[in-house]
Amino acid sequence: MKEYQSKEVRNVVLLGATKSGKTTLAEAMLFEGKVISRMGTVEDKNTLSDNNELEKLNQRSIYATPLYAEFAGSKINFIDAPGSDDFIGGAYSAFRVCESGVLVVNAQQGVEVGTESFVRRAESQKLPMIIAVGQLDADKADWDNVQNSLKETFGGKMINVQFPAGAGASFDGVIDVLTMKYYKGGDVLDIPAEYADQAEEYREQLIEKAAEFDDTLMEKYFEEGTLSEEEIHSGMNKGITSGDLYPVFCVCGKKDIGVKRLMEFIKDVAPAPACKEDGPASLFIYKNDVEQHLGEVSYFKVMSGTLTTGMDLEDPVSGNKDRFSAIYAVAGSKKEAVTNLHAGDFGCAVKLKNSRSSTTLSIPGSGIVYDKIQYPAPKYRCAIKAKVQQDDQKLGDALKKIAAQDPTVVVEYSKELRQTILSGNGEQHINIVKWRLNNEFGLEVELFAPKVPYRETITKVACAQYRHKKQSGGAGQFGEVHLLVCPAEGELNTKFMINGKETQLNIKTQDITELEWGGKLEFYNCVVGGSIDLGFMPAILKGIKERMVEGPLTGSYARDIRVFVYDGKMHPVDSKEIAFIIAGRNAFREAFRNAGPKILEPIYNVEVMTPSEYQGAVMSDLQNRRGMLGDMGADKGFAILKARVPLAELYRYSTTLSSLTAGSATFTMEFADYQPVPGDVQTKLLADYAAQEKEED
Ligand SMILES: Nc1nc2c(ncn2[C@@H]2O[C@H](COP(=O)(O)OP(=O)(O)OP(=O)(O)O)[C@@H](O)[C@H]2O)c(=O)[nH]1
Ligand SMILES: [Mg+2]
Repeated sequence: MKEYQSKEVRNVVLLGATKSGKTTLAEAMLFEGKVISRMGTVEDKNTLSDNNELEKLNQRSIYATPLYAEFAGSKINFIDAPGSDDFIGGAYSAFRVCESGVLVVNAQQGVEVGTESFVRRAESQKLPMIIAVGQLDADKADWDNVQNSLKETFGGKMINVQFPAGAGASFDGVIDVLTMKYYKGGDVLDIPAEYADQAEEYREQLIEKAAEFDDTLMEKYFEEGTLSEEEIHSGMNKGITSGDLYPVFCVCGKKDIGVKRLMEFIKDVAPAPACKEDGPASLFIYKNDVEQHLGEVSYFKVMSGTLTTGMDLEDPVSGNKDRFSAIYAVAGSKKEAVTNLHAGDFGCAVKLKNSRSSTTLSIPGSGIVYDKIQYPAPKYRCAIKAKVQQDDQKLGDALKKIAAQDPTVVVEYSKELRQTILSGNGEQHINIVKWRLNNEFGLEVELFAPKVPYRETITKVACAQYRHKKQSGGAGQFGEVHLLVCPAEGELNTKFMINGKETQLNIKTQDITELEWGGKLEFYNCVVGGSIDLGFMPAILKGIKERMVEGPLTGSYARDIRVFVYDGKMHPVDSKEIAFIIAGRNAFREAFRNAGPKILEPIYNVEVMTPSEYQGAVMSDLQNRRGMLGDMGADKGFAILKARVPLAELYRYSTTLSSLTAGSATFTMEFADYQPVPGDVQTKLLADYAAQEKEED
C-alpha cells in the first residue's frame, strides 16, 4: 500500500436511519477502492462490513466497522455505523475520529426520525455532513418527497449537487451540476438535453451558494457571474466544514451508481484531518474488539506525528508501554500490514497491553493525552444473574469483557439493591449481550426487572429519646439520647416546641454530610450542661448514619434530614461508644417514623421524538406510566414530547415505544430528581417491605 500523507487522507462516518443502505453503500465504496473484487449483500451475509457473527444473524449492523478505500491517490477511511438507536455507541466513537459524515437518506422514506436523530447528534458534535440520497432504484423512491423533507430539516443549508436521471426501475444514473456530467453506470457522459434546463438551474444555485462562504469568491461571482470548479470546491469546503452547507448527492449502493463520484467529491472537497504531522507520534484508540485467531484488536487514529513499526508508545495515564511490532491498515476483517501511518490516518494493532478504547498512546515523555469519548446515557436497565449461582463469578468476568469492548454496555453491582444492574441502549442491545453470554461464554443468565433505588425522607418535626442500658454479666453499657429531627430544607431554624415547651436550641458543634447516595445529613449538637460528653457525639452520629443506610420505612437510603441532639444521660462507668451508637440509632428511627416519613422515587426526564401520527398514542402511554407531560413541540415535521416519568414505570419503555410507533420513534432519558411517591404506591411499598422483613425473620 502507498504511504499516505495527512492531506491525502479523508475520514468519514456513514450515518443514517436503520436500513437506509449504509452497509450496502460501504460495500460499493470498497469495490470502487478495489479492496474487494465482488460486492456482497446484507441478505447474503457476505459484506465486508457486517462480518460479525451477530450481524450476519440479524442482517443489520451492530458494531461500527472501520473500512478504507484507496481512491485516485487518496485514502478514504470510512466507518460504517449502525443505524439503530440500540447500537448508537459506534457512531459516537466515529464522531471522535472522523472529520465529516455521509448521511444516507433512503429515497423511499425521505428524512426519518432515525435520520433526524443522527442530524441532531452530529450537529451537537459539530460534525460536517454530506447527504447521500440512496435506494433511488427502488420502486417507491420519491425524489420530490426527499427534497421536501430535506428542506424541512436543513432549510437553506442544503444544496443539490446532483439529481437523479429517472426514478425507480428507470433510474440509471445521476446528473451532477458541479462537473456538469451525467454519470451512467461506469460511464461519464454529457448531460442529455432533457435534463439540461434543470441542470443549469441547479448549477446557478450551487455556485451562488458556494460563493457565500468566502468574500473573495463572492466578489468574483458578482463580477464574472461564475466560478471555476476549483473555486466552487474551495467555497463548498468552507461551508461544509463550518456546518453551514449540506450538499446533496444521489447514490444507489446496490447497483453501484453514483458511488465513485461521491468518493471523488469526498477526496476533493470533504475536510481533511487537522492533525499535527510533525512532532511526537500519538494515537487515540476509538474501538477495541476481540477477533478469532488474533485476540484483542485496537483500532486507532494517529493524532500527531508518524507511527512507525517498532515504535514504543506509552499510555501517559497508566505509564504502561506498548511496542508496535506490527501495524495494519484495516477494512473490516481484512488487514494489510504497513510500515508507517501519518497523522490523521486510521489503523489497528493487535494484543496491545493498553488496548482499551478511549486510550491515548504517545511518545514517552511527550505528555499528550486526549479526552475520553463521551457516550450517551444508557436508557434500558435490567437486573441480571446467572441461572446457577456457581456461575456468578464467571458472569462478572464475562460482563467485564463485553463492557470493555462496548462502552455503551454498563455493568454495576448495586450494593443498595443487591443486584447486578446491566444497562444499555435498548432491549435489542441487551439481547445481544445475552446472546454473547450464551454463545461465547457458555453462560445461562436470567434478566429481570431491577429494583428501584427509592429514598426515604421526613416532612415534619418530631422528637424521640432512647435509653440503651445493659447490665447483665460483666461490664455494663449505658447511653441515653434525646433528639429532634426535621427536614433539611430552608433556613436553619433552632426554635422548636419540645415536650410542649418552646425551646431555643444552641448549637455547640455541627457536622454536615453530603451523602454518597444524594442529599445530606445535618447533625447539630445542642446539648446543655454537659449531659453528654462531646466525645460521644461521633458515636451518636455513627448510629444515625447506620440507620440512614437502611431507612426505617423500606430499608432504602434516607436523605435530607436535620438532627438536633439536645439532651441525654451518661453513666460514670458504663457509658461507652457502643452504647451511644445504639441509642443514637434507635432514637433516630423512632423520631423518623413520627416525622411524616415519605418514600421518594427517582424521576427521569424523558424526551420522545415521533412522527406526529403516533403523538396521541405516545402521550397516553406516558400518562399511564404516571408521566407528567411537559413541553410539547414540533421539530422539522416530527412531534417532540417531554415528560417527567418515575423510573419505576420505565422498565422496557424502549420496547413499548417501538411497538407503539412501528419502530419510528426515538427517545432519551436522563435522571432529574427524587419526588415523593403517591400515597397508594407508598402503602404498597410499605406492605411489600413488611412482608419481606417477615420472610427474613
Ligand atoms: N433497492 C435498493 N435496496 C437497497 C439499496 N441499498 C440498500 N438496500 C437494501 O436496504 C436494506 C438495508 O440495507 P443496509 O445496507 O443493511 O442498510 P444499513 O443502513 O446498513 O442498515 P443498519 O445497519 O441497520 O443501520 C437491505 O435489504 C438492502 O438490500 C439500494 O441502493 N437499492
Ligand atoms: Mg448497516
